[in-house]
Amino acid sequence: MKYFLTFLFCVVQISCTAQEKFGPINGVNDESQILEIINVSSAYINPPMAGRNIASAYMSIQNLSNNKVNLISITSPVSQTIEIHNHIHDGKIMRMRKLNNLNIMAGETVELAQGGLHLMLFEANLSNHLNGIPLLLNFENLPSIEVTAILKKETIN
Ligand SMILES: [Cu+2]
Repeated sequence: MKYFLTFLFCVVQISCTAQEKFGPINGVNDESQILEIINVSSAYINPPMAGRNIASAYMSIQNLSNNKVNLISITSPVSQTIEIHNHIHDGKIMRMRKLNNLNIMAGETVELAQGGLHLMLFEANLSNHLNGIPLLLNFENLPSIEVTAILKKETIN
């Protein structure tokens, strides 16, 4: 029993320390500070195939902080509905699965790349943003980050 209590005490101590560490990241409230915590690079968009209106977006998201960050949504003037997707192997078939959010652990870099994690932009209309598509990445308890994604290929339609 005594050992159990000691153990419990340690667990409580650790979680309190984690809470304290979480303090500064909650205090981040402007975009210059958020850019020191999260580094988004190599953002690009594949335009829809001919006759379709679903585009996909890829990028690298690096969490430079000591805390987990949580990407909860993406918004953009080019699409009303943007989803985070992953590819999963279902037997020999590759299927896409919608994720409700994307956790990026402390110090981790998550690559959104073809064949893996990606963003899907439904009913995408890129025509007014051919020089760069603005994407707003919205994180839980953090300011949003605006990213400009380049068009990887010429738009077909
Ligand atoms: Cu998808």
